[in-house]
Amino acid sequence: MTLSLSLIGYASGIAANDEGCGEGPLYLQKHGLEQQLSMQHLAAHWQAMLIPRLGTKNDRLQRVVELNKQLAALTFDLTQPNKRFSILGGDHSCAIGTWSGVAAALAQQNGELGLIWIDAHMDSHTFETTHTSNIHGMPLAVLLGYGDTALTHLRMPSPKINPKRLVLIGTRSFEAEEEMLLQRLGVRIYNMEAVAKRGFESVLSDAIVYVKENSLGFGVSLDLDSIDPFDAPGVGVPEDNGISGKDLCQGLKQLHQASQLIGVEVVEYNPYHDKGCKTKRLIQEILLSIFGV
Ligand SMILES: [Mn+2]
Repeated sequence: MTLSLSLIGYASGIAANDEGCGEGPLYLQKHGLEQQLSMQHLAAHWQAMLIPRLGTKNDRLQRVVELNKQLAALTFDLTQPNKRFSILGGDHSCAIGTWSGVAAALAQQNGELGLIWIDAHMDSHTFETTHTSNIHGMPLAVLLGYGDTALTHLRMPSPKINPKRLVLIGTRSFEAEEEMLLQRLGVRIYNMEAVAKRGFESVLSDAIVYVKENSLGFGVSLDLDSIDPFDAPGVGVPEDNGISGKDLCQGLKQLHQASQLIGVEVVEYNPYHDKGCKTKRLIQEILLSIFGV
């Protein structure tokens, strides 16, 4: 039986400095992502489009919490053996909701979540260490149990990710406080230097083995800024010398056979910065590489 992939838009950029990525999923929906995937024999449907309520900078945290509660309820229900989802962002704060929902569902079965975080940045700040106060620079710290309790206690109070079931790939721009937190917790990191040396496919292969061990299922959080800006210009915080789009898609095909894969998120798509729909087309390629036939 062919299962339809659930697409969920996180149409919010309020946790980023440049809020343009809030338009990302709306743009993908409007320009026929669902139909284009179907034409490539990947059945997909938009299940939800989450939009933050209007507000001010001052109630930003509350609005991010509200939106992520909705997202976590959706991913909680989608964490089932016969279901697959892709969250499309929007800024990376959605990772808080996506993986809190999944972790809570797995915890009900006494299982843990494994997570592969592909990103140019570490996203491991707290309100104490941040240089910008943008929440999209904090989701990984939150999932590890560090940060404002309104975020860390989403769905359940405990940390959502065990640092021993987490791998970062492609990091090349971060602050010392973030690196210190992740190193102290013993998180495995394949920085961009390691990816360039060994190749993305080989690094991802190791990461899959690592996160699958002792976990009930795993997910992938893909920030498009992990990719070289030449191939994916449509992001809010581009960083030079990233993974090539071709290498990324080639490597991601390994996930196709991964039975324990619960879902993925593809985030930080900013259509205002895209060039000739390059990034939009790459998002399609990414989804086809992971979920296609
Ligand atoms: Mn990120």
